[in-house]
Amino acid sequence: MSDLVIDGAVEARANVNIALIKYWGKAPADRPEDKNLPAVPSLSLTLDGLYTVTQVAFDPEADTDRVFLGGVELDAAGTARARVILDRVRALADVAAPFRVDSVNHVPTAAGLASSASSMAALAAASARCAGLDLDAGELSELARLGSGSASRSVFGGWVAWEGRRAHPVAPIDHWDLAVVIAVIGTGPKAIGSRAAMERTARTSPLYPGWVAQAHETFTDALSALERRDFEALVGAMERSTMRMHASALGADPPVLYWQAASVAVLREVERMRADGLACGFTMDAGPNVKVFCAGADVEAVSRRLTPIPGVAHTFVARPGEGVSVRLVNQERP
Ligand code: 2P0
Repeated sequence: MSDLVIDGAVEARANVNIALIKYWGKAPADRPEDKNLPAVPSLSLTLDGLYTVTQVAFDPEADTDRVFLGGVELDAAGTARARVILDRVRALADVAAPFRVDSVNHVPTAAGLASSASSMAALAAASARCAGLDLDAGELSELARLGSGSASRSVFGGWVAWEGRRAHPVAPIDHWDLAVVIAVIGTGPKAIGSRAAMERTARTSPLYPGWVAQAHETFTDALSALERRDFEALVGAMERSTMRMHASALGADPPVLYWQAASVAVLREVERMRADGLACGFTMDAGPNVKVFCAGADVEAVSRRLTPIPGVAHTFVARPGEGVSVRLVNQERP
Protein backbone atom coordinates (compact mmCIF):
# COMPACT_ATOMS: atom_id res chain seq x y z
CA MET A 1 0.00 0.00 0.00
CA SER A 2 1.24 3.47 -0.84
CA ASP A 3 1.94 6.44 1.35
CA LEU A 4 -1.27 8.32 0.54
CA VAL A 5 -1.47 12.09 0.61
CA ILE A 6 -5.00 12.07 2.02
CA ASP A 7 -4.93 15.20 4.15
CA GLY A 8 -4.35 17.64 1.34
CA ALA A 9 -4.35 18.21 -2.37
CA VAL A 10 -1.61 18.01 -4.94
CA GLU A 11 -1.35 20.68 -7.61
CA ALA A 12 0.36 20.22 -10.97
CA ARG A 13 1.01 22.68 -13.76
CA ALA A 14 1.71 21.62 -17.35
CA ASN A 15 2.25 23.57 -20.58
CA VAL A 16 0.78 22.78 -23.99
CA ASN A 17 3.11 21.62 -26.75
CA ILE A 18 3.15 22.00 -30.50
CA ALA A 19 4.17 19.17 -32.79
CA LEU A 20 6.64 19.86 -35.60
CA ILE A 21 6.51 16.21 -36.62
CA LYS A 22 2.94 15.04 -36.20
CA TYR A 23 1.24 12.27 -34.25
CA TRP A 24 -1.63 11.10 -36.47
CA GLY A 25 -2.86 7.54 -36.06
CA LYS A 26 -2.64 4.89 -33.36
CA ALA A 27 -1.24 1.41 -33.05
CA PRO A 28 -3.80 -1.27 -32.13
CA ALA A 29 -4.43 -1.46 -28.36
CA ASP A 30 -5.35 -4.78 -26.75
CA ARG A 31 -4.91 -3.75 -23.11
CA PRO A 32 -5.97 -0.54 -21.29
CA GLU A 33 -2.31 0.39 -20.75
CA ASP A 34 -1.75 0.27 -24.54
CA LYS A 35 -4.17 3.16 -25.14
CA ASN A 36 -2.95 5.92 -27.49
CA LEU A 37 0.18 4.14 -28.63
CA PRO A 38 1.23 6.11 -31.73
CA ALA A 39 1.49 4.65 -35.22
CA VAL A 40 4.22 7.22 -35.98
CA PRO A 41 6.94 9.03 -34.00
CA SER A 42 6.49 12.75 -33.27
CA LEU A 43 8.63 15.73 -32.24
CA SER A 44 7.34 18.74 -30.31
CA LEU A 45 8.25 21.97 -28.56
CA THR A 46 6.67 22.65 -25.18
CA LEU A 47 5.36 26.23 -25.06
CA ASP A 48 5.62 28.75 -22.25
CA GLY A 49 2.58 30.61 -20.91
CA LEU A 50 -0.18 28.31 -22.22
CA TYR A 51 -0.90 25.84 -19.43
CA THR A 52 -3.29 23.93 -17.21
CA VAL A 53 -3.26 23.95 -13.40
CA THR A 54 -4.89 20.90 -11.82
CA GLN A 55 -5.53 20.07 -8.16
CA VAL A 56 -6.25 16.49 -7.17
CA ALA A 57 -7.35 15.14 -3.78
CA PHE A 58 -8.90 11.92 -2.57
CA ASP A 59 -12.59 12.28 -1.80
CA PRO A 60 -13.48 9.35 0.49
CA GLU A 61 -17.03 10.69 0.99
CA ALA A 62 -17.85 10.48 -2.72
CA ASP A 63 -18.87 7.26 -4.45
CA THR A 64 -17.28 8.21 -7.77
CA ASP A 65 -14.64 10.50 -9.30
CA ARG A 66 -15.73 14.13 -9.77
CA VAL A 67 -13.92 16.31 -12.27
CA PHE A 68 -14.36 20.10 -12.48
CA LEU A 69 -13.01 22.32 -15.25
CA GLY A 70 -13.06 26.04 -14.48
CA GLY A 71 -15.44 25.30 -11.58
CA VAL A 72 -17.97 23.46 -13.76
CA GLU A 73 -18.40 19.71 -13.29
CA LEU A 74 -17.68 17.67 -16.42
CA ASP A 75 -20.32 15.41 -17.91
CA ALA A 76 -19.94 11.63 -18.08
CA ALA A 77 -17.88 11.70 -21.31
CA GLY A 78 -15.44 14.32 -19.99
CA THR A 79 -15.08 12.50 -16.69
CA ALA A 80 -14.52 9.19 -18.48
CA ARG A 81 -11.49 10.62 -20.31
CA ALA A 82 -9.91 11.66 -17.01
CA ARG A 83 -10.85 8.36 -15.40
CA VAL A 84 -8.57 6.41 -17.75
CA ILE A 85 -5.66 8.06 -15.91
CA LEU A 86 -7.29 7.92 -12.45
CA ASP A 87 -8.06 4.20 -12.80
CA ARG A 88 -4.46 3.49 -13.78
CA VAL A 89 -3.18 5.46 -10.78
CA ARG A 90 -5.49 3.53 -8.45
CA ALA A 91 -4.29 0.24 -9.92
CA LEU A 92 -0.61 1.19 -9.59
CA ALA A 93 -1.08 2.49 -6.02
CA ASP A 94 -3.47 -0.28 -4.96
CA VAL A 95 -6.13 2.13 -3.71
CA ALA A 96 -9.86 2.32 -4.35
CA ALA A 97 -10.96 5.80 -3.23
CA PRO A 98 -12.47 8.26 -5.71
CA PHE A 99 -10.65 11.45 -6.63
CA ARG A 100 -11.82 15.03 -6.82
CA VAL A 101 -10.14 16.94 -9.65
CA ASP A 102 -10.23 20.74 -10.05
CA SER A 103 -8.65 21.97 -13.25
CA VAL A 104 -8.23 25.40 -14.82
CA ASN A 105 -7.02 25.94 -18.38
CA HIS A 106 -4.91 29.02 -19.06
CA VAL A 107 -5.06 28.35 -22.79
CA PRO A 108 -7.32 30.85 -24.58
CA THR A 109 -10.01 28.88 -26.40
CA ALA A 110 -9.52 31.20 -29.36
CA ALA A 111 -5.85 30.23 -29.48
CA GLY A 112 -6.80 27.05 -31.28
CA LEU A 113 -4.25 25.11 -29.27
CA ALA A 114 -5.58 21.89 -27.84
CA SER A 115 -5.55 21.96 -24.05
CA SER A 116 -5.87 18.17 -23.81
CA ALA A 117 -2.06 17.80 -23.77
CA SER A 118 -1.58 20.19 -20.84
CA SER A 119 -4.70 18.94 -18.99
CA MET A 120 -3.82 15.27 -19.16
CA ALA A 121 -0.15 15.85 -18.29
CA ALA A 122 -1.16 17.91 -15.24
CA LEU A 123 -3.78 15.33 -14.22
CA ALA A 124 -1.28 12.47 -14.46
CA ALA A 125 1.34 14.27 -12.39
CA ALA A 126 -1.09 15.46 -9.69
CA SER A 127 -3.03 12.20 -9.31
CA ALA A 128 0.10 10.01 -9.23
CA ARG A 129 1.65 12.14 -6.49
CA CYS A 130 -1.65 12.30 -4.61
CA ALA A 131 -1.71 8.50 -4.52
CA GLY A 132 1.84 8.39 -3.18
CA LEU A 133 3.36 7.07 -6.41
CA ASP A 134 6.94 8.14 -7.03
CA LEU A 135 7.02 7.97 -10.83
CA ASP A 136 9.95 9.18 -12.88
CA ALA A 137 9.28 11.49 -15.83
CA GLY A 138 9.21 8.61 -18.34
CA GLU A 139 6.62 6.73 -16.28
CA LEU A 140 4.61 9.93 -15.94
CA SER A 141 4.72 10.39 -19.71
CA GLU A 142 3.26 6.89 -20.16
CA LEU A 143 0.51 7.68 -17.68
CA ALA A 144 -0.33 11.02 -19.34
CA ARG A 145 -0.46 9.29 -22.75
CA LEU A 146 -3.43 7.21 -21.58
CA GLY A 147 -5.52 10.41 -21.32
CA SER A 148 -4.31 11.96 -24.57
CA GLY A 149 -1.43 10.92 -26.79
CA SER A 150 0.06 14.40 -27.13
CA ALA A 151 0.05 14.76 -23.30
CA SER A 152 2.96 12.30 -23.17
CA ARG A 153 5.12 15.12 -24.61
CA SER A 154 3.92 17.90 -22.25
CA VAL A 155 5.53 16.13 -19.28
CA PHE A 156 8.88 17.43 -20.54
CA GLY A 157 10.10 20.95 -21.29
CA GLY A 158 11.84 22.13 -24.45
CA TRP A 159 12.18 19.79 -27.44
CA VAL A 160 10.55 16.39 -26.98
CA ALA A 161 10.38 13.19 -29.03
CA TRP A 162 7.64 10.59 -28.59
CA GLU A 163 8.02 7.07 -29.87
CA GLY A 164 6.20 4.04 -28.53
CA ARG A 165 5.05 4.00 -24.93
CA ARG A 166 6.53 7.28 -23.71
CA ALA A 167 8.13 10.56 -24.75
CA HIS A 168 11.65 11.70 -23.90
CA PRO A 169 13.43 15.06 -23.96
CA VAL A 170 15.83 15.61 -26.88
CA ALA A 171 17.02 19.21 -26.33
CA PRO A 172 16.56 21.74 -23.51
CA ILE A 173 14.67 25.04 -23.71
CA ASP A 174 17.84 27.05 -24.29
CA HIS A 175 19.13 24.75 -27.05
CA TRP A 176 17.92 27.16 -29.73
CA ASP A 177 16.30 30.60 -29.59
CA LEU A 178 13.24 29.85 -31.71
CA ALA A 179 9.66 31.02 -31.20
CA VAL A 180 6.23 30.45 -32.71
CA VAL A 181 3.86 33.11 -34.04
CA ILE A 182 0.33 31.75 -33.99
CA ALA A 183 -2.12 33.15 -36.55
CA VAL A 184 -5.61 32.69 -35.11
CA ILE A 185 -8.17 32.22 -37.87
CA GLY A 186 -11.96 32.37 -37.51
CA THR A 187 -13.23 28.90 -36.87
CA GLY A 188 -15.90 28.53 -39.58
CA PRO A 189 -17.92 25.30 -39.39
CA LYS A 190 -17.18 23.15 -36.36
CA ALA A 191 -14.26 20.88 -37.12
CA ILE A 192 -14.12 17.20 -36.25
CA GLY A 193 -11.95 16.49 -33.19
CA SER A 194 -8.48 15.08 -33.75
CA ARG A 195 -9.21 11.75 -32.05
CA ALA A 196 -12.15 10.94 -34.34
CA ALA A 197 -10.36 12.41 -37.38
CA MET A 198 -7.21 10.33 -37.00
CA GLU A 199 -9.30 7.22 -36.44
CA ARG A 200 -11.32 7.93 -39.60
CA THR A 201 -8.13 8.64 -41.56
CA ALA A 202 -6.55 5.35 -40.48
CA ARG A 203 -9.75 3.42 -41.25
CA THR A 204 -10.75 4.95 -44.59
CA SER A 205 -7.92 6.93 -46.24
CA PRO A 206 -5.95 5.14 -48.97
CA LEU A 207 -3.24 7.74 -48.27
CA TYR A 208 -2.80 6.65 -44.64
CA PRO A 209 -0.32 3.80 -45.33
CA GLY A 210 1.85 6.30 -47.23
CA TRP A 211 1.70 8.69 -44.27
CA VAL A 212 2.87 5.98 -41.90
CA ALA A 213 5.56 4.73 -44.29
CA GLN A 214 7.30 8.13 -44.56
CA ALA A 215 6.96 9.16 -40.91
CA HIS A 216 10.18 7.73 -39.51
CA GLU A 217 12.39 9.34 -42.13
CA THR A 218 10.77 12.77 -41.62
CA PHE A 219 11.20 12.36 -37.86
CA THR A 220 14.91 11.49 -38.10
CA ASP A 221 15.47 14.36 -40.56
CA ALA A 222 13.96 16.75 -38.00
CA LEU A 223 15.95 15.31 -35.08
CA SER A 224 19.18 15.68 -36.99
CA ALA A 225 18.29 19.27 -38.06
CA LEU A 226 17.44 20.11 -34.45
CA GLU A 227 20.71 18.74 -33.17
CA ARG A 228 22.79 20.82 -35.60
CA ARG A 229 20.46 23.85 -35.41
CA ASP A 230 19.78 23.77 -39.14
CA PHE A 231 16.64 25.92 -39.40
CA GLU A 232 15.98 25.33 -43.09
CA ALA A 233 16.17 21.55 -42.67
CA LEU A 234 14.01 21.63 -39.54
CA VAL A 235 11.17 23.63 -41.10
CA GLY A 236 11.49 21.56 -44.28
CA ALA A 237 10.79 18.40 -42.29
CA MET A 238 8.05 20.17 -40.30
CA GLU A 239 6.25 21.33 -43.45
CA ARG A 240 6.51 17.88 -45.06
CA SER A 241 5.05 16.28 -41.93
CA THR A 242 2.26 18.87 -41.78
CA MET A 243 1.28 18.57 -45.45
CA ARG A 244 1.43 14.78 -45.45
CA MET A 245 -0.68 14.55 -42.28
CA HIS A 246 -3.32 16.82 -43.83
CA ALA A 247 -3.10 14.97 -47.15
CA SER A 248 -3.84 11.68 -45.41
CA ALA A 249 -6.83 13.31 -43.68
CA LEU A 250 -8.10 14.78 -46.98
CA GLY A 251 -8.16 11.24 -48.34
CA ALA A 252 -10.51 10.03 -45.59
CA ASP A 253 -14.14 9.17 -46.29
CA PRO A 254 -15.80 11.57 -45.61
CA PRO A 255 -12.80 13.89 -46.05
CA VAL A 256 -11.30 15.82 -43.14
CA LEU A 257 -10.46 19.39 -44.21
CA TYR A 258 -9.30 21.72 -41.43
CA TRP A 259 -8.14 24.62 -43.59
CA GLN A 260 -9.91 27.92 -44.19
CA ALA A 261 -9.10 30.32 -47.04
CA ALA A 262 -7.13 32.45 -44.57
CA SER A 263 -5.02 29.39 -43.62
CA VAL A 264 -3.84 29.15 -47.22
CA ALA A 265 -3.25 32.93 -47.32
CA VAL A 266 -0.91 32.55 -44.31
CA LEU A 267 0.96 29.69 -46.00
CA ARG A 268 1.46 31.93 -49.06
CA GLU A 269 2.72 34.77 -46.87
CA VAL A 270 5.25 32.35 -45.33
CA GLU A 271 6.55 31.69 -48.86
CA ARG A 272 6.82 35.44 -49.48
CA MET A 273 8.60 36.08 -46.16
CA ARG A 274 11.14 33.43 -47.06
CA ALA A 275 11.61 34.97 -50.52
CA ASP A 276 12.25 38.27 -48.71
CA GLY A 277 14.96 36.64 -46.61
CA LEU A 278 12.93 36.27 -43.39
CA ALA A 279 13.55 32.68 -42.23
CA CYS A 280 10.30 31.00 -41.10
CA GLY A 281 8.23 27.84 -41.56
CA PHE A 282 4.64 26.78 -40.93
CA THR A 283 2.73 24.00 -39.27
CA MET A 284 -0.99 23.30 -38.79
CA ASP A 285 -2.90 20.91 -36.52
CA ALA A 286 -6.52 19.81 -36.24
CA GLY A 287 -7.92 23.27 -36.97
CA PRO A 288 -7.54 26.29 -39.29
CA ASN A 289 -4.86 28.19 -37.33
CA VAL A 290 -1.32 28.38 -38.67
CA LYS A 291 1.73 28.31 -36.41
CA VAL A 292 4.83 29.94 -37.85
CA PHE A 293 8.26 29.07 -36.44
CA CYS A 294 11.02 31.69 -36.63
CA ALA A 295 14.08 32.95 -34.76
CA GLY A 296 13.22 34.49 -31.38
CA ALA A 297 14.52 37.84 -32.65
CA ASP A 298 12.17 37.76 -35.69
CA VAL A 299 8.79 37.43 -33.94
CA GLU A 300 7.84 41.07 -34.43
CA ALA A 301 8.76 41.05 -38.12
CA VAL A 302 6.74 37.84 -38.67
CA SER A 303 3.76 39.10 -36.62
CA ARG A 304 3.69 42.32 -38.65
CA ARG A 305 3.39 40.30 -41.86
CA LEU A 306 0.68 37.91 -40.57
CA THR A 307 -1.62 40.21 -38.57
CA PRO A 308 -3.04 42.22 -41.55
CA ILE A 309 -3.97 39.11 -43.58
CA PRO A 310 -7.77 39.08 -44.13
CA GLY A 311 -9.33 36.35 -41.98
CA VAL A 312 -6.54 36.40 -39.39
CA ALA A 313 -8.30 37.49 -36.18
CA HIS A 314 -5.08 38.12 -34.29
CA THR A 315 -1.59 36.72 -33.72
CA PHE A 316 0.30 35.89 -30.57
CA VAL A 317 3.80 34.68 -29.77
CA ALA A 318 4.79 31.56 -27.80
CA ARG A 319 8.31 30.64 -26.72
CA PRO A 320 9.85 27.40 -25.42
CA GLY A 321 8.53 26.32 -22.01
CA GLU A 322 9.17 24.00 -19.04
CA GLY A 323 7.81 20.54 -18.34
CA VAL A 324 5.27 19.62 -15.70
CA SER A 325 5.75 20.75 -12.08
CA VAL A 326 4.04 19.52 -8.91
CA ARG A 327 3.52 20.95 -5.41
CA LEU A 328 1.62 19.88 -2.33
CA VAL A 329 -1.12 22.21 -1.04
CA ASN A 330 -3.18 22.38 2.19
CA GLN A 331 -0.84 20.03 3.97
CA GLU A 332 -1.51 21.17 7.53
CA ARG A 333 -3.97 19.01 9.47
CA PRO A 334 -6.89 20.89 11.03
C1 2P0 B 1 0.12 16.30 -32.64
N1 2P0 B 1 -2.34 16.23 -32.89
O1 2P0 B 1 1.13 15.60 -32.83
C2 2P0 B 1 -1.09 15.98 -33.51
C3 2P0 B 1 -1.10 16.78 -34.76
C4 2P0 B 1 -3.25 16.96 -33.72
C5 2P0 B 1 -2.55 17.11 -35.01
O2 2P0 B 1 -1.80 15.10 -31.04
O3 2P0 B 1 -6.67 10.72 -29.29
O4 2P0 B 1 -5.56 15.06 -28.58
O5 2P0 B 1 -6.10 12.07 -27.26
O6 2P0 B 1 -4.37 10.67 -28.38
O7 2P0 B 1 -3.30 13.91 -28.51
C6 2P0 B 1 -3.99 15.80 -31.12
O8 2P0 B 1 -4.35 14.53 -30.72
O9 2P0 B 1 -5.28 12.71 -29.52
C7 2P0 B 1 -2.64 15.69 -31.68
P1 2P0 B 1 -5.62 11.48 -28.57
P2 2P0 B 1 -4.58 14.08 -29.21
O10 2P0 B 1 0.08 17.23 -31.81
